[in-house]
Amino acid sequence: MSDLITVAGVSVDTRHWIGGRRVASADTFADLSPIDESVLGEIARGTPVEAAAAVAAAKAAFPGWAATPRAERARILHAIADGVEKRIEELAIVETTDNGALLRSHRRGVMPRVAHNFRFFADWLLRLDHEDFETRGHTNHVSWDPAGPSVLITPWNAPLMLATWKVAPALAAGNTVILKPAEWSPLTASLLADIAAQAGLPAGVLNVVQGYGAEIGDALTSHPDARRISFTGSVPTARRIAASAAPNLTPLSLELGGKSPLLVFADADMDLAVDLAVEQYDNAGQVCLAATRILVEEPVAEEFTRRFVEKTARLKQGDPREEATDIGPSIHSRQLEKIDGFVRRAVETGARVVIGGYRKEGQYYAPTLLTDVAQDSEIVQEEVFGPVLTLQTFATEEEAVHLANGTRFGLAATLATGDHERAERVSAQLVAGTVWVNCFFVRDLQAPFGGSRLSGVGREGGTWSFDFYCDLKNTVTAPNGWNNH
Ligand code: TXE
Repeated sequence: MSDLITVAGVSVDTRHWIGGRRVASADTFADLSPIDESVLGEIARGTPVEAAAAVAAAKAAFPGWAATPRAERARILHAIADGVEKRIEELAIVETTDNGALLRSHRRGVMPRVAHNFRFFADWLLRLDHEDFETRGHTNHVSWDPAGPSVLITPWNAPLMLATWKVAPALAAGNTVILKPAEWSPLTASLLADIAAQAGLPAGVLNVVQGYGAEIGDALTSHPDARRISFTGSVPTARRIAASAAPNLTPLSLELGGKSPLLVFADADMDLAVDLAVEQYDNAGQVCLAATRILVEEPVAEEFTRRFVEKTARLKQGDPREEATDIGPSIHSRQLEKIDGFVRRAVETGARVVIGGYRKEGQYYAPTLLTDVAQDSEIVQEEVFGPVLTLQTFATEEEAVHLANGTRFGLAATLATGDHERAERVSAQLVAGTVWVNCFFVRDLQAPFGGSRLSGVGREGGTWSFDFYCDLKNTVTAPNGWNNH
């Protein structure tokens, strides 16, 4: 069997990338396209042996990369960004074929953003500094020391975007990386390895290990040489990773799920509010930040619902490669079954389907809105990760805040209101890592990103990324360099 497969005309290596060379595994797993469930290829199925080899390669490459001057590290990161930009079309079509998200979004939004991830952290690195300060004549100098090999574990909903959002700051900080992409979308990580090598990233600085998390995850996250672990994914897996990292007390950054609210107040611009709500179906609802719980003030609930349904009914669902498509497939048949199960159980326990509520041919689930849902019901409390929204109404601002905060998550919240004072007042009371007021998904890389409660641990973004990927060191020097006792 060939190690190279051709996906939508692009050649992709199916092996791991360890220590600057391609490494096969004895076994493979099939990678399916969610568009038509066809097999795209057989991917190396990593074992703890390859996982350990990747950590060893990252450990061996670490001293050299950590000692590489910042300007040189930044230059290489910009060269990687150049390589991404040259291959935007290829990356976009491979990602769409592999994970089913819209080609037009990959082409115009996501892949340019992947390049930006590298440029942004390269530039931020060059400006990164703490002012020296004095203590009784002594100078304090804080330095950002690279922490070491970093294990980065990423999900399938935005594979290359989320991988590079971790890889770029880790490399900028001077760390070496072991990237473990999700088994449902392994392809663009392999292309990234090619691009990084062509950009001159030294061997072993970036390693990619393919395979099932359940089979190789522990070998990575329990490894004593792993100095950082950054994970985006589900809460149960995060718990496993935390337990596995605990003996070494390896610092963790966990970006997990959400059940974020969209609060629509009666004073909101109703066009905007409806647009914000319909936007939550993006990527077939497979977005951790999605505001999947719509909370509407009673006097406008009827009008909002009518207009929301009209707009949703006009969405075009189908092949994500077509320009006119608004909603593509769900990632995997297992995910589709999960979505269907959530909706069926909700309906059995009294929820009313306002629109959607059924599977379509292939791996598609109709955009769905459910109402008459209790705050403590499963459909309001658990992340579905499909195009399924719930609608609840509220009578007062206090009730809106109470409902908004009434889950175990705290990733994001969106407000639609024409009253700025209300926006400030409500935002101050919300438990959320990000609050958007009359907008959604605007994300500057310098902003702290992460969640509260079960939505995660820690923040990344801008300086916060370097806080995480570096070991900060304070060097205190006596006056004139001599002790003054
Ligand atoms: O996630 P997992 P799954 C949520 C969403 C979705 C649910 C399940 O609700 O329906 O999670 O998705 C790797 N040690 N999100 O099962 O298992 C795995 O190989 C180390 C929200 O796909 O968390 C993959 O690379 N790693 C979310 C990654 O973890 C392990 C994005 C994510 O997979 C491992 C994805 C282990 N023991 C799902 N087991 C978000 N926050 O955006 C698995 N993995």
